Amino acid sequence: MPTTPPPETAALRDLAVHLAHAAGEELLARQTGLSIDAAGVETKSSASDPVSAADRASEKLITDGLSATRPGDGLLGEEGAAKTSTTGLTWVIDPLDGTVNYLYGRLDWSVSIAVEDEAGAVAGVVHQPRTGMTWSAIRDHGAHRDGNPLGPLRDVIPAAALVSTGFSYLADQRAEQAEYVRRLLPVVRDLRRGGSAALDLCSVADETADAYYEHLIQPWDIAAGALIAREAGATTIGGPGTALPRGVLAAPPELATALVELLAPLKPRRLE
Ligand code: LIP
Repeated sequence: MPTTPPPETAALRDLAVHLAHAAGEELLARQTGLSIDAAGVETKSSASDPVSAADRASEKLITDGLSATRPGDGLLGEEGAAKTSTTGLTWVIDPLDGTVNYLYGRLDWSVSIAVEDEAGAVAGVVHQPRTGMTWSAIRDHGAHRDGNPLGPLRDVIPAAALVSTGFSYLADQRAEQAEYVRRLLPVVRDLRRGGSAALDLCSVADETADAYYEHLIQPWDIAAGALIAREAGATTIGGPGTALPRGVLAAPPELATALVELLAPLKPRRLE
């Protein structure tokens, strides 16, 4: 259960929540009349990877707010914000997670803001403007959704697990990711592909899914959501040196153990 955090980390969380809500208002205002084929929607890593003035406006609103309030902190943003920290803290920002969903006028997109120190995420927020829902967490002090504490999580066997996943915008990476769908689909209850890693991780924290796994995901997509899932009681595994070096898994402990067995990189065949 959540415990009372030190005032300075509560202030970091509160700043992240304030800026996520302000960015959400900006994004909502810009979504009206917008569409995937609107003028001004460009592409980034591939023809299926859109970026719009809304993404950039959201990131600028967040980074301007952070620079004004905490000028010595570092910045890392999906749309290019980059600043070295002189305080030991760095803000990791996805100003619009679920960009394709946003441009199609759907509900499932979010603003994700985390602040990290040398040990990882200290505080984080994921805000879904179309529903008004906000998930937040402070390291070692629990996670909340709209102020209500999250966790402990039910732990289920793979056959009873609803698992969220996602895919890259690059064709070769998608071909690689299909292997993980092949491994999961016959074993778990079902898969869901929502289009926002941040919301997928929050779904583990609030038990609207049982697990999330994505192969080849970006740090800004998962920084806040992974902290929220952990603070709700999930195990998170991923990154270099872990059993899942190129992906991220969030699930209750026993389910996580079972899924790692399934997802760990194929061991090279021993030549007999
Ligand atoms: C999205 C991720 C999602 C992934 C999508 C996309 P974006 O981030 O949150 O998990 O599956 O392909 O990368 O591009 O909307 O910020």
